[in-house]
Amino acid sequence: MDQTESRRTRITTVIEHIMEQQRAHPTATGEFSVLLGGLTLATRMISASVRRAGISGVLGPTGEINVQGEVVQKLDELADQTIQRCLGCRGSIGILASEEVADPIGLKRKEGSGKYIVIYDPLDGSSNIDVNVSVGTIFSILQRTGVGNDPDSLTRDVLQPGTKQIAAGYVIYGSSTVLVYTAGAGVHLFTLDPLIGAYILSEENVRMPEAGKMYSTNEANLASYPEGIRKYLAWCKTPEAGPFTSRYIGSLVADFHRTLLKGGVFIYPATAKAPQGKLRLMYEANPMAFIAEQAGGMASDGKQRILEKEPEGLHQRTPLIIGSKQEVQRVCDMCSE
Ligand code: AFP
Repeated sequence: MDQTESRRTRITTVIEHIMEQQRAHPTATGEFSVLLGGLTLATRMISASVRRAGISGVLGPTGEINVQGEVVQKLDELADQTIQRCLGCRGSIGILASEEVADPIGLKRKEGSGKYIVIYDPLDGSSNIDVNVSVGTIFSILQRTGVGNDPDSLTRDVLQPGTKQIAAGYVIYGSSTVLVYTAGAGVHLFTLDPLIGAYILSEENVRMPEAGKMYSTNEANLASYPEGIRKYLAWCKTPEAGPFTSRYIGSLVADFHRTLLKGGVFIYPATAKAPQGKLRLMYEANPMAFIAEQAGGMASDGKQRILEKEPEGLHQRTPLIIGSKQEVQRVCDMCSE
């Protein structure tokens, strides 16, 4: 078998892939692969729960309202606990920060360990679970800059701009379960084989199309969108723009995944209901922006590159315009006119 053929027929698991990438870094200790191993275990468990939700009594709300003021679904809680159980015992992680928890959780570690921070949305799009629409887990990984375990030190460590992420990814629980990650050297896509319980490489170095005639936004909010966004959406419908099509699921992971593979633009701007935007900077916009840029796309809040925004709070919201470079740039240009 020649090299090209062996590469084509070779089966690579996500852990092998991460380890291969790590070997390229002479200072790598292997701790990072162990951390990602915890995340892949957690998402395999969440995938199993999502697949069986209708028969295991975990559909519907818990009756609680989370720190965002949103209804907590039983699967939100289950996914959060699963991630905490799978990551809480990995010595390399010093801080966990979740959409479902008000403050970062400091994990007691031996001196010199616990250098990583994992910020995550355990089950994004969870209001869609009951109607069997794709949902997902999103994660962002940073490095600790301090050592203190008091609330102020933990918060200070977590509030780093997206440019400091060392890895980010998401898992989409769709018609199949797919993991997409970047560690700063391209974007790689894996499909979960449910029979053997392993994520297998499906596509290496995924590229987002430079342009794409698809826009994705909740147009019911159009009347309160900023003028530049309204102008762009009106332009999309002109003959000059060419035939655009519109797709909106209302589950960021699903809307982003389609945009990554097919191109186009996803827009969630400031609205009357959400004057700062609805999506969360630290565990929705930043990880997706890192992936978009690594795949050749772009992400902005209309004025600034998402990855350069200085965060002020763990649950801070932001407007988000993300997707193919050409379209994101066009929206930003119209916003600044
Ligand atoms: P839920 O997790 O409450 O379903 O919210 C999902 C979400 O944060 C994001 O995944 C979607 O892109 C966005 O909200 C949809 O918001 P609208 O329902 O306002 O369009």
